[in-house]
Amino acid sequence: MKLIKYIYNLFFSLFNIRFKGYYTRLSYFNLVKIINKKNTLKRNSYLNNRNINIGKIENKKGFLKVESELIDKNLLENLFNETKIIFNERKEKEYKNPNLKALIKNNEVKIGSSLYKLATNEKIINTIANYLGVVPVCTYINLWYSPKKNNPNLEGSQLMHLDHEDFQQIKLFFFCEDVDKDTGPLVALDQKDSTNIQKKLGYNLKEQNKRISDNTLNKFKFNYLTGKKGDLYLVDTSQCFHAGSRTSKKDRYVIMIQYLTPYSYMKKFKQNNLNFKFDKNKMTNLEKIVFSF
Ligand SMILES: O=C(O)CCC(=O)C(=O)O
Ligand SMILES: [Fe+2]
Repeated sequence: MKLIKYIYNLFFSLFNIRFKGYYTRLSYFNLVKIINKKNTLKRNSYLNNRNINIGKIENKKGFLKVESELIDKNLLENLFNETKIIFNERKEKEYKNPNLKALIKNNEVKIGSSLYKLATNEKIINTIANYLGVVPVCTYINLWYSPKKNNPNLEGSQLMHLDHEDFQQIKLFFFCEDVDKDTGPLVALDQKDSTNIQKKLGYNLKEQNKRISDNTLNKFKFNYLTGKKGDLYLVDTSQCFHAGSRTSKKDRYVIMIQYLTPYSYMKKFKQNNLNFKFDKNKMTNLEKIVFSF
């Protein structure tokens, strides 16, 4: 097994799989899944009951909307209250990306906070694990503020793209305020359409090829991921073309939580570097697994 692991690491670094086309990335992903089967079974053994979830992420679509009624009332209240304070304190400051301000750092998230409770909610973890086939690794928790803007030019993640960190992943978007079509919502294509496009265009994630114009995609259905305050979405942003924080009349306030598979391309870089500062003694076994590769 050690030798096999060595060989696939070598392959990865020699050929930089994450920049290859769809079929190469798919084959690599399947290979890595086989090699990691034992670890996968171990991770999944910490799931108490996979039937307790908040819905099913259908492969055809690649995303799921969850309405606020399915989330615990107390948790909702705490999420709104705790995030409002941070949004108000920090939203006017300058951040790297002015279209999409990421207001916090992983190391600011505290055990017991509503953000932590949302990220580790068992129903949510079950839903994601059912889709990915494995208990995910939570790599990023943040508050995103997208100020309203007139500028119709699109750049960076305002252009349609796939995320590069993994072959499959789930991003959770929780709405701290209503998000409608005028709020710069995430726009996403169905997974089925996205896969066809990847194959047809010979799409890859090299920096110069990663982002594609809406024109190229105009035959396909654009889903506007809108909803009420308290609703959330789970989206496979590595399999569904998406973009967000475009021209908007209203500010957008969301929580974004990223879940990768333990087979992610980023494992090597992130393994000892997630930068969460949690006291392991205060975590359940499942929570420990969710915050480690
Ligand atoms: O919502 C946005 O502004 C873009 C988000 C995006 O591309 C992502 O979360 O991967
Ligand atoms: Fe993205």
